[in-house]
Amino acid sequence: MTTKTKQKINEIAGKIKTMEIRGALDIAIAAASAMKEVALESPDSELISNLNSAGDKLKSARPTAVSLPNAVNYIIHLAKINKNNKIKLSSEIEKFIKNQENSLKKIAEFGSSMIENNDTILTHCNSDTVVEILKKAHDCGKKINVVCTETRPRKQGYITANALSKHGIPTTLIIDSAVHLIMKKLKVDKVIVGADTVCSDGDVINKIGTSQIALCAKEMNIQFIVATQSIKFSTESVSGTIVKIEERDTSEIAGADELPGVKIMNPAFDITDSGYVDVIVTEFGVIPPQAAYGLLKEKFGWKLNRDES
Ligand code: RUB
Repeated sequence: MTTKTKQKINEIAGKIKTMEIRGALDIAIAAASAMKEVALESPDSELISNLNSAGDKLKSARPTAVSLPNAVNYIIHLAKINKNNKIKLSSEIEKFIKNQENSLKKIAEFGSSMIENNDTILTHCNSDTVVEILKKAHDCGKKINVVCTETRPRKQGYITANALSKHGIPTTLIIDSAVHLIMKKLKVDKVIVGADTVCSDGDVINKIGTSQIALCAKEMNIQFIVATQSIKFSTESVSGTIVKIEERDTSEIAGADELPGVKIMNPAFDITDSGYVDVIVTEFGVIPPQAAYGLLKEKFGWKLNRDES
């Protein structure tokens, strides 16, 4: 690998680690684009080894969103079957990226059709997928109100609230601990969240706090919807309990001297049991979480994450 490409991979991995590039879909697309550069500049004899080492670097940047290893492994799979044809390889990688963008549009169609006029919808963190659904519903003329959680400690809820408000959608920002109260007070009709990983038993891994929101929704009989591209389905993880949950630096919560003697924990994601998820909106349609296994088997034959050389 040339020094320039190595630097590029380090730069993208660094941006994923520091969350300059974030959200499971954007991470996957950024990784795929970086892998394309590596593929195009590698001599045939070094193609797979260069992609493997670039892929390892990218995959180690953040551990929880399966879209990252899925994207990296798929590009390596494409390289193995097109190793003597760089033009074909390049166009296949482009096609993969385009498919992710098209999936977003399809999910926006399916998801927005589930939203009714005058719905109040609560969302958590910042999911591009959810934002697209809400914008689409608004663009179709549905009057909606959206409640965004602040999403401590990184406040990704601000990104969501800003995007929706700029799009003309009435938006309210609340602190994370106000969810239960506000669900009752504002009569929330639906919760829609994104996903970092969907396990084959339908458990959903998403931003820390998602599972508490799901508990509240269940208690109040509010529909809990997950919106996600199939790139976030994990062929390796049968259940959420075996997915590695990223622990981020405690400085995101408090300074080193602020709480002497106090242990701080900063898990970035949590597991929502499939029993709390009503439906998962994918580019292939709307499925119950119990159908995750079937969808994986039908669409990918369990191959997405496997070495098929
Ligand atoms: C982002 C997060 C998002 C999912 C889905 O966490 O949990 O809900 O990644 O996002 P972080 P998208 O801010 O730690 O990356 O729909 O954009 O893929």
